[in-house]
Amino acid sequence: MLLAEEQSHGGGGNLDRDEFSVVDSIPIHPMGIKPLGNQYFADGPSARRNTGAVGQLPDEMILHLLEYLDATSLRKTASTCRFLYAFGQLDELWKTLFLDISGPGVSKLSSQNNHEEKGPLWKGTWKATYLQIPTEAQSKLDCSNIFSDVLHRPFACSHISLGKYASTIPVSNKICRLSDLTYDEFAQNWSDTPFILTDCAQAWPVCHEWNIQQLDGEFSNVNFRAEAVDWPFSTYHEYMLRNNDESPLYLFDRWFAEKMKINIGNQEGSVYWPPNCFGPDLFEVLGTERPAHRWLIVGPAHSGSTFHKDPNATSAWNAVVQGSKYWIMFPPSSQVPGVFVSEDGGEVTSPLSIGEWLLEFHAEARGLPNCIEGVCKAGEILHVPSGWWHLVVNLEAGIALTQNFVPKSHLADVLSFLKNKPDQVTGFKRMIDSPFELFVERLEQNYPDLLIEALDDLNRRNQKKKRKWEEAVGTKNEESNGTSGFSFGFAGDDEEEVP
Ligand SMILES: O=C(O)CCC(=O)C(=O)O
Ligand SMILES: [Fe+2]
Repeated sequence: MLLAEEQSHGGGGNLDRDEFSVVDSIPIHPMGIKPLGNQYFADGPSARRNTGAVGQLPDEMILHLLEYLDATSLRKTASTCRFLYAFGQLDELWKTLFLDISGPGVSKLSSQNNHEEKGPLWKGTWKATYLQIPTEAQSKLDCSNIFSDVLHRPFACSHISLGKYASTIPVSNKICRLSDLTYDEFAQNWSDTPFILTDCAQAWPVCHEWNIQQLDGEFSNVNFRAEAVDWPFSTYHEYMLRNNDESPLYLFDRWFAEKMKINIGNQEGSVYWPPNCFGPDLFEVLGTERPAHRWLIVGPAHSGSTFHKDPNATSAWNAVVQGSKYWIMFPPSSQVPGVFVSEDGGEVTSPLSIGEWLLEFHAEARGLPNCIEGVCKAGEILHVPSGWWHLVVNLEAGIALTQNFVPKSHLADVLSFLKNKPDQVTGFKRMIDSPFELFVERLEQNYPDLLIEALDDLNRRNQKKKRKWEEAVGTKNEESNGTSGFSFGFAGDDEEEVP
């Protein structure tokens, strides 16, 4: 049960998120709303008493009902009593209303003319932005006689102290830090292990030339994709500086090189290049038919990525250009606390925001024997091995570059994924019927030896699996004389990938 502290951070109002405090105090909600548990210590009557029949409903249900309302109905409902007024301020409701009318392509804020005429259109909250009113012009009622976890929790989660997680990593969990690696060292010893390269990105021009302010100066009118919206960088920057979101919108753009007109890789005037140690990226044989593989990432403190595995069993590297990121990772077959995976591994349900996962599950997760954690700082690069679970949170506002790749040591995993989980394969153009066949065909042309090696590897894994199965169920004779209906297919190595 959460209890709000009366004394911390003064009287509320404009709170800075307290990133580096190790103490986990819950600041005062700007409207005075308190967690449900506080009602047992309250003297006066609770605002819920004046809500009529609606007050009988659980808060979760009230919120759910309000999700059906349009903006006008929401405003009218919010004006009926103090309790519903507090619900009517929930920015998550307004965010949904805003995104409904302004997804990519029809973004209210994506029109540059509009943007130039009216100046920055982000008004500090989703509600103010939806209604296009200055934040100062919004009503502010005292809600200190409202006790509700549904209303208080998003605020508490968006103000957790991240420093507490990043600064207390047990030695046994710490991710390895290496100055640099050779390709052979990576291929032989490190392709299954997360690590941080500390000295590799220092020579990249982006590490000296880019910061959020500078990107805003140079690309202020260029639209970038941030989840469901395409916004000019200046608008996204405004949003970064002033928002209260529990899960802040994250700029994650795959077309950044084209939009910014920059060169990448081993060509004249490149602003960065992939580290040599990861060797050739075997997905390069697909040319323009390869799935999206590189992204520019920008986000405020507390933004980040909830637990996931990277697509198509690819590996990845993630370089921090500005800011720093806290990573928590688990090997492919782990069961990560608070993360629920469907039987075939295709659906990952992590019903929680990053903040809520940290509050609810971090302590349990940290105690598991295969938990790996680390902080990747500006100028450093983190390696995410194929199939590894990871949650990432920005400790400060920052910029990162990430690239997914297929090293030869994980070729068998990628082939197996494309072959056996076609419904989970992502990022290929729709017209490509069989990414597996296309990849095999291109590997035959470009890397025939590696292809044979990977297919042999898969066969060996399947044989091993088959033997284990036969030992377990005692069907060796039946199966070898053809009486069993069961056949062990190419998919036999699934267990490696699916927790
Ligand atoms: O920087 C981040 O938020 C992590 C990104 C990530 O996990 C990914 O690109 O797959
Ligand atoms: Fe990832």
